[in-house]
Order: sequence, then structure tokens, then C-alpha cells
Amino acid sequence: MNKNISIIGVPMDLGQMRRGVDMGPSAIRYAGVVERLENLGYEIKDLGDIEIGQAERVHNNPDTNLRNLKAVAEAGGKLASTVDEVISSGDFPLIFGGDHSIAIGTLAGVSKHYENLGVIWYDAHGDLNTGDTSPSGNIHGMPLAVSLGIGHEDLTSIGGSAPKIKPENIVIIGARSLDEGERELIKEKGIKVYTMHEVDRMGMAKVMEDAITYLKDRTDGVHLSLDLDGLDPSDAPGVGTPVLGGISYRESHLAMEMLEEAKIITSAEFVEVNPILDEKNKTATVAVALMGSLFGEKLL
Ligand code: EXY
Ligand code: MN
Ligand code: MN
Ligand code: MN
Repeated sequence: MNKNISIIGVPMDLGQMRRGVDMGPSAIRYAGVVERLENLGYEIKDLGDIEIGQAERVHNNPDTNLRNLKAVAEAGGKLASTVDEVISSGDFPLIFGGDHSIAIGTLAGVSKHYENLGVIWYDAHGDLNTGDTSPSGNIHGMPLAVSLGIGHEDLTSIGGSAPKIKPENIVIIGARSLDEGERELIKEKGIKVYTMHEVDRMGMAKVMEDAITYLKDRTDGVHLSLDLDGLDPSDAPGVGTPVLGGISYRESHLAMEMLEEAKIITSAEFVEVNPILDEKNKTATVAVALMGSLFGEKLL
């Protein structure tokens, strides 16, 4: 694993309507991420936070069904170039959200450096909606579709017009709340999904073994997009769209430990930490503990 990590905070809450997730980056820093990774021998550069523009916070944009499109797209462009520069400098980009709409910018920046970027989407949701299929108009439910080149042009054109990733290079883990349009897209594109049914039936070790083997053969880098709502709300309560019956804290550590052993992760983001909805910064603390495992912390 690259021993040089550059941290980027993205205090974004415009991809959804719950206040508080813009404080996710501070909560994660407050939970001691820099010391934790320095103790593992990493050199950490904290690049601070991407500036988020003012937004009208409209309740809905009648013609696009995309809330706060302009401000979300602007932030995505800034994040894409910052991530691009981090990778060009030779560092590992570690991004803290903010809601999951930030992944549009992350993937736009990371994908410039890979022919076949793999993506592990660790999430209760598919985030595969468009303005036409979204039940909410919240852009945090759309970033994976956007990165496939599907959705509003102001978003799919961030960091260049071509699709950033390919359907066959995606693995979704933890899904348990998929809208009709997302199910159709998954079937149409043949996207690999381990829902909670597979996690329960196969066990996390087998899911990760299969996912790692699947991605190792076909990608030249793998981005981990970890949405804290992928975990069960009892372990990660501070998220804006909690869904019961999620991945446990220990299963998540196992997943991170197996990714570290496989040495396939080349960039990562941890999103949807909302300290306002949390209990004593528990969810940010969980996120930092999982980063410890992702970067090589051992129990013995
Ligand atoms: N699928 C629902 C929607 O599109 O509104 C809920 C999306 C939640 C998205 C969070 C970030 O994972
Ligand atoms: Mn350095
Ligand atoms: Mn998500
Ligand atoms: Mn989610």
C-alpha cells in the first residue's frame, strides 16, 4: 500500500436534504484519523476541505428533478481536479464526505489514471438513479449511474464527457434498498451485486474472496467507496438514510482486512457520516477504525 496519503475533506450536504452531513469531514478528523494512520507508518498530508458553493437548496427542480444541481456539479469539478493532482503527485487519495454525491468528483479524478478502474460500492443503496428514476431528486442517490455516463449532462461531463467506469468493473456490497429503476439498470448492465441476502448466505469472507478475485483479474486499480449506511444502523447510526439489516461492524472489519491483504485498493472515500444524527461521534469513530483495518492495522 502506498505509504503517502493525502486527505481531502468534502463538506457536502447538497446531495440530500438532511442537515449535518457537511460536518462529516470534521467528525472524522476529530475521531483521530491522522494519528491512527501515522501510527501505522503512513505519511499523511491533510489538504483541508473542498469549498462548497452556496446553493438555493431548492426543494425540487421541476424540469430536472435534481436538487442543487449547480452547486453539486461545481464541487464535483473541484474535487475531480484535486484528486487528479493527488494521484499525479504519487499519493494515495483518501476522501471524507459529505454525502455520496461527492463520488461523482472522486471517480472523475481517479479514473483519469486508470484504463480499467474497479469500484467497490459498499452501501445499502445502489446510488444508480437518474433524474427520471429517482424518487427523491437527491443527487447522493445517483453517483454510480453518473460515473457510468448515465444521467444529467452537467454531472456526467465532470472531468470529461466519457463514462468514468465500466459496469463490469463494479461490485456492490451490502445492497438492501434498491429502487425499480436501479434494479432495471443492474440487470441491463450486468452489474455484480452482493445484496444482504448473499452476505448472509455466503458470509462476508466468501463475498470478499469472490469480489477480490473478480476485480483482480480485470482492473488496474480499485476505488473503495464506503457509505457508512452500508453498515447496520445499530453500528453506524449517524447516517442520513439508514436501512435496517445491514453489514455488521465486525463483518466490515473483515472486509477491510481482506482488502488490505489483497493490496488492490488504490483510492478510497468514506461518506455519509452525519454527526448530528449520531451518538457521541460513534459513526465517525467506526469509519476511522475501518480505515485502520484498510491500511493494515492488526489485532495481534
Ligand atoms: N434510492 C433512494 C434515492 O435515490 O433517493 C435513496 C438513496 C440514498 C443514497 C445514499 C447515499 O446512499
Ligand atoms: Mn510524501
Ligand atoms: Mn451511497
Ligand atoms: Mn447509502
